[in-house]
Amino acid sequence: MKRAIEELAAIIKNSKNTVVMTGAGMDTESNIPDFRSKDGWWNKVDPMKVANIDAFYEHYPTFHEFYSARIKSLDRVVPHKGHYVLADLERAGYIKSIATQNISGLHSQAGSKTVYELHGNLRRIRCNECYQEHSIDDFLTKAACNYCGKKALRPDVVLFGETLPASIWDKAIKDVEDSDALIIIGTSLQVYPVNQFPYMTRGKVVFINMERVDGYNFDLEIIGKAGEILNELGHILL
Ligand code: BV8
Repeated sequence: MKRAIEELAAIIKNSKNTVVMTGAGMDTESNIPDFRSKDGWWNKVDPMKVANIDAFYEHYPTFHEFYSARIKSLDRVVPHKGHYVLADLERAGYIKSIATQNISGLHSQAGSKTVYELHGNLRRIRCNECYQEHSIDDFLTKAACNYCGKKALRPDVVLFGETLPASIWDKAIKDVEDSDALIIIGTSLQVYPVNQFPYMTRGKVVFINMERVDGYNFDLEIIGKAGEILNELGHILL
């Protein structure tokens, strides 16, 4: 493992343009469950029943209960060492941006500046009809929109079946396409279109995860916990 992390440090040092892509495995050490591991969310609820746009329209009480629970659980979570190392690596000029599938907001909370929230942010609430921003409390209390009056408040996250925010998607793709190194951390790469990133870079692709995934040809794979690996990487580069 140590040799692999030293190889990762060398790849980053030799890269003029490093982009990081993260998934739910980046947040589990902050006590946010991921989705597809044995104790992940999707083993408790069917994502297609709660995290898609049809659920919003047809099963609002279930949708509301699922997202209210996740919003409330954010009160108890903070970034872990790995989030802070990524922010320090950006400040030191080693990484250009982070493209994250996570909706926790922990990268920005740890101080990362250029963060593309590809699947939105759980802490941001909007009206589904007129996009008017609202408070978390308005969502939790099922208030009506204070602009269009509709009872249609929801977290500003990308549900299955919805397209990703175009401007954020475009910026993230440009960074990935221009990158000399793409560091992928804590994702099963099962969700489209973000799972296409490894094919979009002309640079080296590094995969850091608790378990292997098929269908990709990584230049370097480090199987282990993101927080521990990033902590070790920080000792080498910072
Ligand atoms: C779209 C927000 C068009 C909501 C999410 C059939 C085949 C292929 C694709 C499709 C299909 N049918 C439909 C589709 C498209 C669909 C899709 O991909 N479905 C899949 C599931 C089959 N995609 C969409 O609908 C997307 N929209 O395609 O629009 C379009 C086209 C072109 C351009 C733009 C748009 C919208 C997808 C977004 C859905 N919203 N989240 C919410 O979170 O409630 S996705 C959901 O999965 C999560 O948010 C999460 O971010 C995402 C990906 O999961 P991961 O992050 O990878 O998490 P996972 O648990 O899977 O893996 C974690 C890994 O970490 C594990 O391997 C684990 O071992 C590891 N790990 C755990 N702890 C650690 C660790 N590793 C290291 N250290 C640790 N400590």
